[in-house]
Amino acid sequence: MLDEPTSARSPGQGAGERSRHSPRWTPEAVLALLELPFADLLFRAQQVHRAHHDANAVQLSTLLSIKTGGCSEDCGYCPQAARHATGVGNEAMLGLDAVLDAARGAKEAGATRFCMGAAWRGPKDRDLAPVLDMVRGVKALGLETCCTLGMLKDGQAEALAEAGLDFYNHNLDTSAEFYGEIVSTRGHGDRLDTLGRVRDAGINVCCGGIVGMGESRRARAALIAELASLDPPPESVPINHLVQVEGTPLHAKLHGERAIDPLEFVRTVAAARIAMPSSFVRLSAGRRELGEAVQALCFLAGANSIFYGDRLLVTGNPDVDADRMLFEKLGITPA
Ligand code: SAM
Ligand code: DTB
Ligand code: SF4
Repeated sequence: MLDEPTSARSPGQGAGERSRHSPRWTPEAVLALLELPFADLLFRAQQVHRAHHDANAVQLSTLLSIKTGGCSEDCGYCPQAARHATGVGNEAMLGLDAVLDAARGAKEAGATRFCMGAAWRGPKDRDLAPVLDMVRGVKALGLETCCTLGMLKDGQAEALAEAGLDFYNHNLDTSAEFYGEIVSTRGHGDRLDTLGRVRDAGINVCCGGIVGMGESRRARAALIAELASLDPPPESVPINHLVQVEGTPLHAKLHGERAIDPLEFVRTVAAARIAMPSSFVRLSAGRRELGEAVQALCFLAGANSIFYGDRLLVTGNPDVDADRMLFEKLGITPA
């Protein structure tokens, strides 16, 4: 018998007054999912998926790096940190026209959401003004808007909301316990602080993590339990497979070798689906390395969103034609 999620009740709350999101997942409960026989896990994930979503529809988001490289942080996975010798330069912010051209192209190719990423610890107020124009412009094209700009300060989330931002991406990335082994320039609590600001400003939350960084299965369970226990859970949950880039500390540590079995990656997607039934679970970075068969298993496990377009931020992604062919083979409808 599986450990069921416990109900979250604040002190003083009666049985009939649960918080909006009542089941709170523990790491143990998610670990029990990850330990199920593969077929049982995928069957449960399919049941949850079909009860909450169109089983054959996948949402398409396109990424654009609006400010590449030169980042002050030391995230061990990231090719854009100034201190990592990855060959990624410190580039200037893109202009509005270049961003809008890219957004138009993404829309023509079939994307419904456009996500603008910046290699910042967080935006300075003078950096935010041009981003607000980008959000307004992309929104006017009829696309959903998303930004990922790092940690936000007082007033910044509200300014983004006012400009029409639909989603803010800010990943917990890994479990609280493992976090310090990957990043030292900020803490897990800083991520939660920004997520709270985004939520309070009324912006949808896009928050997930990276697997394949040498973390344990328990750490993956703890990450999913923490994501599922955000109240409410994130509307979008990107599950990234680490892209190992030469020059990053994680590439040096893992020697470019895959640190997670592909079927364990599928299990992680299935556990995210079960723990966050209403969320869009995005099969994110690393799809090129996973190949078609593993991606198909991820869709079966409940992934219903992808990053679509030839590039992620600075690394590659399957090209649009390859994704169209894969969708055709699987009978998937882009949404
Ligand atoms: N600088 C901001 C921040 O860190 O929140 C926004 C951009 S940052 C590149 C956005 C996310 O990209 C990270 O939180 C991480 O999940 C993901 N990411 C970065 N490098 C990656 C890699 N090599 N493999 C997989 N995901 C990666
Ligand atoms: C997310 O969870 N993954 C995306 C997006 N949010 C910003 C970024 C993936 C980056 C992969 C490595 C790169 O191209 O920089
Ligand atoms: Fe900077 Fe974000 Fe990369 Fe960390 S993940 S080094 S904060 S761009």
